[in-house]
Amino acid sequence: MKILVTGFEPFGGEKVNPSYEAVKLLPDRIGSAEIIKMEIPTVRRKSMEVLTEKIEEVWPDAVISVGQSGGADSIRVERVAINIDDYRIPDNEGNQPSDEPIYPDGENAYFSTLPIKRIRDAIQAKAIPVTVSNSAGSFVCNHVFYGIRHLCETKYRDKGIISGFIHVPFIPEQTKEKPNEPSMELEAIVAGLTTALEVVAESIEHRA
Ligand code: PCA
Repeated sequence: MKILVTGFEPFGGEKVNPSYEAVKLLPDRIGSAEIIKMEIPTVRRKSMEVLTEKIEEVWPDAVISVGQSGGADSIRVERVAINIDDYRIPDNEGNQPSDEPIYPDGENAYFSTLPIKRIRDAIQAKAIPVTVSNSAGSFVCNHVFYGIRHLCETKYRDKGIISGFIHVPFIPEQTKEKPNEPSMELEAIVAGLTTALEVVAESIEHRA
């Protein structure tokens, strides 16, 4: 079994992105799953090009993308991706689309196919703050979440790949000069994501 986990490169003037900082520290194996980690650019379209290439090389059983959610005070297990690119700030290559569909032929929205409530409950059981979120925004994280779900529903339909998205808070080094912003220790984010992967690996095992 293979699970592909992605994190993003820093954006918006930040020096690090807690998503990739955490993804890098994940174990290489969880249960019977091999964990494959990659960093993807915080860039419209290019993020999906890089990810698509990797998926077609690895053919994972699940793809979990992780991104930074500045201002969040908990790990956010995302429920839904929407077919809109509407960027509050430019991405890392200066793209700033407004109200544009990601794929004009795609559905308006796709739900995560990860067991989101079981992931939440398992993370909560470890006393790590976590919520199910009903919006992944309309920036590059939603773009990738939507993009991978669209592929799973169309081109990869017969592959049975499950996919979804998890947002993580800032880590303390990012909030030193933002006194009112919440943060979470990197170790807690890594523990939360590891727990999420355990739940996903288990659910794939039980499906097989
Ligand atoms: N967070 C951004 C994009 C990259 C990231 O880590 C977002 O929430 O859209």
